[in-house]
Amino acid sequence: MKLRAIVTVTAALLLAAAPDLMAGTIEGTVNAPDTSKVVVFVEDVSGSFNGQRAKLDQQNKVFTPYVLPVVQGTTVEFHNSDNLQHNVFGVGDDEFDLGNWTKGIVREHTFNKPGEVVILCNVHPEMEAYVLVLENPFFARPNDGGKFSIADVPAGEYVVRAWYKGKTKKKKVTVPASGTATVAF
Ligand SMILES: [Cu+2]
Repeated sequence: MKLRAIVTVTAALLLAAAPDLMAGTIEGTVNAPDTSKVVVFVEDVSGSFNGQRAKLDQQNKVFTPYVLPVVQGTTVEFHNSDNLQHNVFGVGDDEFDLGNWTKGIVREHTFNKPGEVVILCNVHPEMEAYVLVLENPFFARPNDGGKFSIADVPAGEYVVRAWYKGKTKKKKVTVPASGTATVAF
């Protein structure tokens, strides 16, 4: 009886774990003038995902990186690495103003609403960046050659989007239970 109970419990654990094992990789390429300004992300992946911490810097009057993809709930630290005052405010799907500050001080904002937020500095009108607030961590930045890879995506059919400077292109992708789906933007 005891052995049978162990076998039953083991089988139940294996069944519970099975959906997680059915996951594939989305690989592909993006053709854009500047692939450092591209984010590829997967829409509507079931599950609950926690935000992390992330960093957006201001160096030589440029926001770095230009586009920061985060999972909703992420707290972004805004740094100032310049010997002058910067300001940070956000417009779009989340609006806030962190005020002005000098080198070495860090201010932060938690992004709870999915969407796109333009990050601006009212001291330097030419400064611009984006925070993409996504619903899941299945996103990637392409490398210099435009190649990207998103691993461990649960098997299923998805819309995958490539974001570039405020615009997106979308493709449908079927992720297999194991192996790779490919997509080209
Ligand atoms: Cu500035």
